[in-house]
Amino acid sequence: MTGLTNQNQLTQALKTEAKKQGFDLVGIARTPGSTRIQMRTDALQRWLKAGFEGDMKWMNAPRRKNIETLLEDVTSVLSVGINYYVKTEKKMGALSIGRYAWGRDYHKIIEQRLKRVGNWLTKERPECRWKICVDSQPLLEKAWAEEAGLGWISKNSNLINKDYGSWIVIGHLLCTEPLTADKPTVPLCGKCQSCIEACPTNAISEPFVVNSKLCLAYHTIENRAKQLPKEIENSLGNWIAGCDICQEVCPWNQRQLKSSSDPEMQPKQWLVQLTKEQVLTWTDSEWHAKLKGSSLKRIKPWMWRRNAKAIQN
Ligand code: B12
Ligand code: SF4
Ligand code: SF4
Repeated sequence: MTGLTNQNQLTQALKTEAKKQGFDLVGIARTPGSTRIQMRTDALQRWLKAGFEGDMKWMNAPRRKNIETLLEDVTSVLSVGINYYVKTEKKMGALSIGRYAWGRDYHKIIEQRLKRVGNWLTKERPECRWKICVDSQPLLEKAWAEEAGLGWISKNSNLINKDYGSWIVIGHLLCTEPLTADKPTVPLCGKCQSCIEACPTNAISEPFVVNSKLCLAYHTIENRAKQLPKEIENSLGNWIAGCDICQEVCPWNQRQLKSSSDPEMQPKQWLVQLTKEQVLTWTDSEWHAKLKGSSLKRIKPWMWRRNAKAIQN
């Protein structure tokens, strides 16, 4: 314990600790949050009602609508973000893979770093309880990150930060300690619609709303069917794992962005020079070895082959 009796001091020290552990973005929100949290929760309800989750039935978990169900007596939310943009481009002619997955599995990185932050908090406030959420926990992550001032939810539905664009992965540490909140971010998409116009399948059915059933990221990563729908196959272009089109066209990502120097975010070489022939000839055990420590493990070897066969060039 370092004797941080004042909550403002504790909040500042916690943020400093989070930065020290390797997070580029750090912010705090207080529960139950502003009215926008309720608005985003209502939007989730409409999204589910429209069936936009496709086969991701886990998106229906009632707990996603109430942060209290994740940690009893939660009062504060620490939102963190890591910049995953690297100046590297994929090799000419190589298959396209979402940038978020070029480095080591972000779930593991964020969880490990947040655990260290949580342990630091325990030293300062032994009675405080905390819980880590990265992706798999039913938390509306982008809504809480917006609330904590990390960025705004954009029309392609990704969170954008003024300095890093939307090339950020996020995670959360919920805790029972009352911390000092940051201001929510103000949206800055303005009149722009570039992402909506660029999406090859019109998956952005209206500003801020992505219909997963039309999204290439959903089909290449989550769809477990033996064959992809014909209209998806026809629009795949070169995308074998994920899709970055709606982010690549965004003006907030067109500027000179800071290339991440985080060793964990540096691209694995095979991912930026992957060919269709490799995808189709590697054995399952070769695939398992390649995918070790990667978030792309979610795409099984047979799915890589299915996706590659659907790419029409
Ligand atoms: C399910 C999911 C998917 C699904 C569905 C995508 C989606 N947009 O929902 C699929 C498989 C398609 C997917 C794809 C991708 N994903 Co994903 N995904 C998730 C997950 C697990 C849940 C998202 C969610 O809650 N969806 C439900 C719907 C209702 O939420 P939503 O689209 O965000 O809608 C919100 C806004 O639209 C807003 N809203 C609605 N109406 C209105 C109106 C106004 C006026 C405003 C301002 C806002 C607004 O409120 C809604 C509710 O919060 C999160 C992790 C998590 N636990 O949160 C990661 C997450 C969103 N994914 C992430 C990533 C990186 C991706 C991809 C970029 C990967 C890739 N390169 O292929 C793509 C991006 C595709 C896209 N354009 O969204 C990151 C995004 C980081 C960021 N900067 O935002 C997250 C946060 C994971 C993480 N921990 O970092 N994903
Ligand atoms: S990730 Fe690709 S398919 Fe999905 S909404 Fe964005 S541009 Fe459309
Ligand atoms: S392309 Fe335009 S509308 Fe889409 S997210 Fe970027 S700024 Fe917003």
